[in-house]
Amino acid sequence: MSESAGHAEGSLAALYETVRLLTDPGQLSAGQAVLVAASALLVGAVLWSCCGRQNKVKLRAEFTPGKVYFHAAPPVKAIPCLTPFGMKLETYLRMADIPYEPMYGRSRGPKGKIPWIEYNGEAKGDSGLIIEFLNREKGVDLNQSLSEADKAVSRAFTKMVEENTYWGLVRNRWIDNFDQLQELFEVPWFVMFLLRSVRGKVKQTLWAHGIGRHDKDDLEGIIEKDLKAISRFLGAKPYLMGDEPTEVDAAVFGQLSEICWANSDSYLHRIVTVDCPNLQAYCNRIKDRYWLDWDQLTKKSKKDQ
Ligand SMILES: N[C@@H](CCC(=O)N[C@@H](CS)C(=O)NCC(=O)O)C(=O)O
Ligand SMILES: *[C@@H]1O[C@H](CO)[C@@H](O)[C@H](O)[C@H]1NC(C)=O
Repeated sequence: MSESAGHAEGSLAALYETVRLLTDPGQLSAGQAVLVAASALLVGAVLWSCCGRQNKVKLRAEFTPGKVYFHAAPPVKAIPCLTPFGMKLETYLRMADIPYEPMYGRSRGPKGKIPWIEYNGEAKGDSGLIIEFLNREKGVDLNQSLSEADKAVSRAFTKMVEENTYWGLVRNRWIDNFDQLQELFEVPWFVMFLLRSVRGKVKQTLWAHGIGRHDKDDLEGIIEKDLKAISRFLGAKPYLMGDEPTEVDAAVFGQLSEICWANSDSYLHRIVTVDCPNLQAYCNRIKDRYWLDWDQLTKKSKKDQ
């Protein structure tokens, strides 16, 4: 057992003992007991999340050489992966025909984020760097057909959606539609207390990024311009750069798929369905081509297990 796991277990045992003493019916009223149990649960959950975060990246003891082990959040009802960068990386793996094994869990990668992969006994983080690595390793180039100018445009769109539009999604999900997270994440009610502290951190991050300093209307205007730019550039083409998908489609689909299927009650969703229906059609096209197992994955979400 690792040191922090032992630590956590010790704290949990102490916690249990405290709760047991405090909830002795001779000492406490039923109402007080419930209150004590609820706060103990909260403390436990916070401890659990802190200890979890300190874990160093744990690698598999055994692996198949050349195999991609994909780490991200497990599928939920709404979408196979609740992080846009996970949807991006998984879509890329499917476009490039690279087999992978999903490893669903809470563990974060070497950069403290998800998604990440294990490959030949090494952990690699950041969807963009992972794609570059796998391109080299597997001899893949989804941009083959593109001119240098097209590649430059692809790069610009990739960075726009990931460094700007993404934050509109984050704000919408974590700040403006926070109460819907329980259903989206499919978690019990008390986890919402924990998520409330994550929400505080998300607020700080948005502020540090700068985008959190806009009021709601200004920010929504900025994100709307991003989505309309994608829509106008896509026009009537099946994929962003033409008739066939390229790397930028994985990145753009990664973000838009969340808006289409996992942020459905939002101005973002209204834009991609009502104002820019070619974006919804584009997402359906990529889903139909690369995600034939979509329903199977989302049906297996933990709510139904
Ligand atoms: N540049 C990274 C971004 C990944 C990212 O931002 N992941 C988020 C989830 S959507 C995350 O893990 N955030 C956790 C944190 O920031 O603590 C990539 O392309 O993989
Ligand atoms: C393909 O284009 C993307 C931009 O969408 C860029 O980030 C990536 O480095 C390019 N890959 C190759 C192999 O040219």
